[in-house]
Amino acid sequence: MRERLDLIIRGGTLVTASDRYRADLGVKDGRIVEIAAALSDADEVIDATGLLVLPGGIDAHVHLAQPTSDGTVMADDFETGTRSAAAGGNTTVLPFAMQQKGSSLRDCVQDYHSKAEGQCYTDISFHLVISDPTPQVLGQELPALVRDGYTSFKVFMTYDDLVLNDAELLEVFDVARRERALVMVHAEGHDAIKYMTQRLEDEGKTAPYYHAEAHHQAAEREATHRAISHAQMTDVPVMIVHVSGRDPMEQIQWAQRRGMKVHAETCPQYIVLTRDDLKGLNMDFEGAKYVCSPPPRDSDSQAAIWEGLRDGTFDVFSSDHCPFYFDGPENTGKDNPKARTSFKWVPNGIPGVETRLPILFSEGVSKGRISLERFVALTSTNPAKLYGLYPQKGALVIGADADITLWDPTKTAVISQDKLHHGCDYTPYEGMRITGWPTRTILRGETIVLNGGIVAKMGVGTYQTRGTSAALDTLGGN
Ligand code: DUC
Ligand code: ZN
Ligand code: ZN
Repeated sequence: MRERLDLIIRGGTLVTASDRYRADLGVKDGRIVEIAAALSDADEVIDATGLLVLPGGIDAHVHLAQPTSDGTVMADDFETGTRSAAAGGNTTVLPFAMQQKGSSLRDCVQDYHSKAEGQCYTDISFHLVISDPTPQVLGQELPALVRDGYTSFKVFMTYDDLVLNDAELLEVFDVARRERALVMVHAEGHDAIKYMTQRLEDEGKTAPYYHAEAHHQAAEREATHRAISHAQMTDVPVMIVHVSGRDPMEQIQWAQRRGMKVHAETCPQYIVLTRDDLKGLNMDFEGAKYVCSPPPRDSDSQAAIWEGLRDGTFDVFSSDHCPFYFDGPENTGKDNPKARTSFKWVPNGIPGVETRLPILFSEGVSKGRISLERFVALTSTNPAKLYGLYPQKGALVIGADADITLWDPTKTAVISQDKLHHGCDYTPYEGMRITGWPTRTILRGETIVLNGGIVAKMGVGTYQTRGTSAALDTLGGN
């Protein structure tokens, strides 16, 4: 006879990346141990009648407690960021450990571990950011870190303090191939953005809206193609992150049609915001609330992104949660005196870790644009596979962590700042009507959020060491 279960989730509809079916799910010691038509004998039974039983959301792209070059303080640390993530139906988030130029990558990773230790409500795992690819970093620190389970890293093609030139990018890509890591690329052409910024400023065009003109879609298209070419030359898979519109997406499709291993991520801001949001009320500073990079585009790009979400061009849907206050303490928000002189000083990034799943569900599943199975693939299963967490995470299978989100597909809500759990002082999605909302978030068998209320203690979330990305599982790169 089997041991008594700790938990049964009874009567719900289980949804995976490929199927949906009615079943009970049994949990023991934090893991899924049984899936059957009818289960009994457990310490706790949760009635999931009428609810969807989903693998917990995995947000593969968030920024928490990241220092900035101008001293702007990020609005979320590990406590508030993971609290917000959990309330939005997520059980794992992947923040960045960002190398500062001149510092050791290993020290930087230790620093982020100290900031996160004991503070998290969800499980976490770090991507690295390589901003200073010295021989020491590329030859020793990075290979050692990949072997220790930091199996993905991001590089930037823009920003003065982060940009890598083509030779540096190629070197980093080479290390990714040798060490079997997944390289993530912020693809926007630096020189073109700088040129456009200067030209706009010379014309007196300094309002937040002009951020969207300076970060032109052509600069993203060009850089996306360049990143793909580098990946081809170094024979390594890549992940193009935060793809904003039709132009860069077409470059990705071009590569995918040729059989190259080019993976892609998109985000909520590219399906529900447009560059017009950066105008604010009347080209005023309210527009700063929507400043992120790449910026939202137009309705044609939104339509293209939906096609890509449907047809598999995109593997992953992440928030790119990068929260800066609007009215920050001591002028540390987007609305600071320097930012009022030019859009180029407005911190780039918007919050969204709590609203990612509801927005994609409501706009995608409830409106019939994507299937439930595709929703699960984009928000949980694919990120788990591509970032080396599968099948421990992202799957409703025997042996997996019991990371589960119960979802009410009929529950309606209006997104509003006063109901969110993040540390930021605004949401760019204020007033959005949503159909479909998470009612319970379960991390390794323990309920951490119930009907919008946090019921777990801080520190339940732990650090997850990752394996090799599924993008590198098969022989060959590009
Ligand atoms: N890139 C990100 O990934 N997030 C916010 C800003 C940026 O440039
Ligand atoms: Zn980026
Ligand atoms: Zn980001």
